[in-house]
Amino acid sequence: MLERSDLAENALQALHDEDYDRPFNTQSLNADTLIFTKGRHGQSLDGDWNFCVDLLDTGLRQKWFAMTPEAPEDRIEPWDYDPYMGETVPVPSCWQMQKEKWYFFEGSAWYTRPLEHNPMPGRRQVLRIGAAQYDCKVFLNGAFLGNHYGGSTPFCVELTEALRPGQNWLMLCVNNTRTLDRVPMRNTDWFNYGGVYREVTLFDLPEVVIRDLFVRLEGGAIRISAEVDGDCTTARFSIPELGIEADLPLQDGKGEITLAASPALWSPDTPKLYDVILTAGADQVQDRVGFRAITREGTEILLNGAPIFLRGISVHEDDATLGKVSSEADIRRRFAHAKELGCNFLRLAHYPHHERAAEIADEMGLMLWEEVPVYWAIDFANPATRRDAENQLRELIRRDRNRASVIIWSVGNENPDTDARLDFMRGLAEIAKAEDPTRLTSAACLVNHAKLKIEDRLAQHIDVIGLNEYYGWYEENFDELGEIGRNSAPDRPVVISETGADGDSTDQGPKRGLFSLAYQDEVYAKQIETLRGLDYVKGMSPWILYDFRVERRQGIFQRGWNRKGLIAADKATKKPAFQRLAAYYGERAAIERRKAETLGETE
Ligand code: GCB
Repeated sequence: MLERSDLAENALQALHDEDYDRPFNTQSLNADTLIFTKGRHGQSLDGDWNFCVDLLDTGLRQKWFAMTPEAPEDRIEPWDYDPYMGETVPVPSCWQMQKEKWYFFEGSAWYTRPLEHNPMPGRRQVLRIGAAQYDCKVFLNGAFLGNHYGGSTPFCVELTEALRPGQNWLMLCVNNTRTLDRVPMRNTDWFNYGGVYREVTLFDLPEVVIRDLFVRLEGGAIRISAEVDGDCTTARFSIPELGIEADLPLQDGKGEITLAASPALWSPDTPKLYDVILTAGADQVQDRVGFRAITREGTEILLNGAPIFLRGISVHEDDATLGKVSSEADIRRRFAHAKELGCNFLRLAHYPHHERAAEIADEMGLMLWEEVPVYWAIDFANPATRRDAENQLRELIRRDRNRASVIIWSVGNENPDTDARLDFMRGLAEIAKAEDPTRLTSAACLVNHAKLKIEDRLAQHIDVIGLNEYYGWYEENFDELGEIGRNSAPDRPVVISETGADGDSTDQGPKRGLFSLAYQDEVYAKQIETLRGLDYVKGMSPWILYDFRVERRQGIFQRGWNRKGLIAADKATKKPAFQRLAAYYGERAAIERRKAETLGETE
C-alpha cells in the first residue's frame, strides 16, 4: 500500500506521465490461465460493488488501487475517488443500464469490494470473471495481478499469494473504449456496452488443480484430454452410465486417452447427455457431455453421418433493460422462441455468448454456431490485434468444446478481402482445428459483385461458407441473388448466415415501404423463394430474432435500434415475417422427416 506522502508524490507525477497504462497492459490473463470450472462450487462475488467512472484514467495515473482504506475524517490528503464507500452498482450489469448519464460512457470504470479470507494450508484461491467488456485489470490489496483483453470470454486469476488473512480489497478497472487495435475494432453494428456483465466467482481449490478437460467423440471412440496443475501423475476418468472408469496418465501435467464405447448419440431429436467425472489428487470436476459427429462431405453437412439442413436464426445478447447481461430466463426465452420458429440451429452472433447458452442448447437439442468478434475492418496487420483475436478464440473453444450443441466455430464476419485478412483468418481457422478437430469452421464470407458469384479466398480454409446477403434491403436488385446462386458452384456447404430487413413494429412504424412490417415480410417471402432452389445452401440463420440496441442506427424508424428482429425489442411482439419463416421451416422439417423415414426403411 502507498504511504500518504507517496500518494501526493504520485498525484503530481501522474499529471505528466502519458505512459501510465503501459505496465498494466500485459494480457497476462488469457487462455493459458483459464481453469476448468464445470461441476465446481465457488463463492459468488456477485452483488453490489463500489463503482466510479473514470474518463481520464485518473485511477491508473494516481494509483487509486493502492490507497489504504481510511475514514474520510482521518484523511490528511484529498482523494479523487473513494473506492471503499460511496456509489455502488450490481455485478453483473452494464453501466449504461444503471444511469442515463452513463449511457454513452466509454472509458475506464472502477469496481471495488471487500473479500474476507480465512487461510487454510494447502488451498489455492482462483478468481473467475465470466466476462468484462473489454479490458479488465485486476488488483488485490494494491497489487496488480494481471489484465485481460476481450469482452466476452471468461478469465481466471490466482489470488493465493496476494491474499492476506481477514479483510482484503479487490479492485477491477474495466475499460470499454473502442480502439483501432481491438477485436472488434471501433465500428460495430451492436451497442458498445461496458462493465462486469457476467458472474464473478471465487474458487477455493486444492494444490493439485484440474485446468482443462476435453471430452468428445473422435473417430467413433471417446477421446479425453486433460491438463492438471501440480504434482500428479495419474488422473481418473469416469462415465458411470457407460460403465467407463479409466486411468489417465499425465506427463508434464498433460494426458490423453481414447476409449472404445458406444454411447447413445446426441442429436436435436435425442439430446442425450452423460455425466463425466475427472479426479486428480484431491481435485474433481464434472461435466454433462453429449457425443455426436459433425462432418462435411461435398456440399453436405452431416450429423452422425446423416445430411442435415440448419433451420436457424441469428441472435445477439441484448436486452432493453439489462443490456448485454443474459439471465437464465432470457436465454431460455430466446431458445423457446427459436423452437417456436421451427429452428434446430442458432447463430450466436457476433461474439461468445453466455456459457449457459450452450449448456441449455445441449439439453434442448439445438445446434449452435459460435463466433469471435473478428468483425468488419479489424487491424489485420497488427500482431497485438492478432494475439488478442487468437486468444479470444482459444478461450471460447476451451470454454465450450465439451458442448455437443456447438457444431461450428466461426472466425469472423464480413471482413475486407486483403492479404493480411486472409493470413489472419486462415490462422484463426487453423487454431480452431488445433484446439478442436471435431467441429466445423466457418466465417461470413464475401461475394464478388462484379462476377455475381460467391468468391472468397478464405473459403478453401474453412468448412462451411457463411454468406450474409441482404437482397431486398441493402441490395435492391433482387434478381442478382438468383444469379449469384446460379453462377456459384461451391465445393463445400453454404449457410446463409444473414439475410433480412428492418420492420418497425412501434406506433411510429410506416404502413408500407422500407421499415414497414409488410415490406419486411415481403423480403422474407422472396428470399425463401429464391434460396429454396439452391442445393448447396445447407442452412440459414436470418438476421435476427429480436430488435437490438445500437448507436449507429438513428433514422426516424430506428431511433437507436436495429429493427431487423422477427420479434420486437419487448421480446414478445412478433412481426408477420416470424410466421413466414416458421411456415418455411415447418415445410423443411417435414421434408427432413420424410427423408429420414425413407432412409430408415431402406436400411
Ligand atoms: C450485417 C452484419 C450485422 C448487421 C447487419 C445489418 O451484415 O453482419 O452485424 O447488424 O448486417 O443489420 O445491417
